[in-house]
Amino acid sequence: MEWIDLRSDTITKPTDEMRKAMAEAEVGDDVYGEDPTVNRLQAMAAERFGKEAALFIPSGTMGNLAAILAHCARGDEVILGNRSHTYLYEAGGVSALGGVHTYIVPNQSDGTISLDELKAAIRPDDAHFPQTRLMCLENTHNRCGGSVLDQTYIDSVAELAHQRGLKLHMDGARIFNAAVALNTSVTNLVENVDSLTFCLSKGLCAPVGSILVGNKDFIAKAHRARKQLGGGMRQVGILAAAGIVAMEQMVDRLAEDHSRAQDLAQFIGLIPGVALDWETPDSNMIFFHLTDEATMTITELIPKFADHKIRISASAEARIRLVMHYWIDDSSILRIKSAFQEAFSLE
Ligand code: TLP
Repeated sequence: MEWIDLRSDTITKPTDEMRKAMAEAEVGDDVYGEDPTVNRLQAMAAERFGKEAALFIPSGTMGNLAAILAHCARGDEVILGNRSHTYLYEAGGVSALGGVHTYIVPNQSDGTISLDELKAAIRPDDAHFPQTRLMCLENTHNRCGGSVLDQTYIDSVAELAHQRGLKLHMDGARIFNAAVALNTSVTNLVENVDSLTFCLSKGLCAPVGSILVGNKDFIAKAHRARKQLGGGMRQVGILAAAGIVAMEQMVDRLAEDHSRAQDLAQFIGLIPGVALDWETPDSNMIFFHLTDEATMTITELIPKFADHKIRISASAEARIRLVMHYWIDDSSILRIKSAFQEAFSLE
């Protein structure tokens, strides 16, 4: 019996088509701009997002960092949500490596930040203050239940940012999940965003890689930032080849992950002692915690799942996140449900 890994969609392995494309990839030195497969992937991404240019980056973390370094100088300020990945899980890179100051505003449980909070966070022109340069949004929003931000909201933030002379960056690590959930194109969804990072790994299953998109001037700056960060890669068409398969073959099927998440959430929500943090998942993530009614702790629950060869993990706040992805099929869902039944002694 194979392990079922629900800890993240980052654990996804490449598909057979990806491995074949990787083996056959034409390559060159990408630091010289001479890798034809990278160039093809970047052109595809720019076109798909309706932006002037794109840059292949080793990771989502480096993509967000390179973007913020391209938009901000040392001492400038970026406005981030308090549950954003960049604030919580990127090792403080923007401050440590970029000297960029962060202004933290509350995320609402649907992943948005209120326009009033954003307005209030913009610094007046006064020598006492850092200069606000950038606002960031995350879509889908990981620590807000995988919630989806729609175009109307994104456009309203973009309008505010632009009126005040700021740029808007989106951490779109899972932007294709958002577009599929909204049944729209990424071009429309991020039309008014100045820059965006998205991941080819995670739900799209490529083994490595993210892409930054934006206008030519921004991508030229991000290209230098990527070099400074040591992210210039050589015959990396081997990885870009998997990225091309990811964009061509793996996007539409994300809807399956979303419907499995909804089905499983519905089942879990009925278990006494279990409380869903978001009742109906917008995308591929389910978050839950245990209530006083439960006869065990989260720490005791994890090995019960391991007995069924199911990997789950808990966050510091004793919450479990279950993430659906390509390697979870309908038979995995049956196994997961029966593990819940046994752990909670359900009939
Ligand atoms: N998220 C990982 C962990 O780091 C938490 C996960 O398991 O979900 N933006 C968002 C919204 C992300 O969720 C992640 C990874 C990243 C950026 C960073 O991407 P990588 O891992 O490629 O640096």
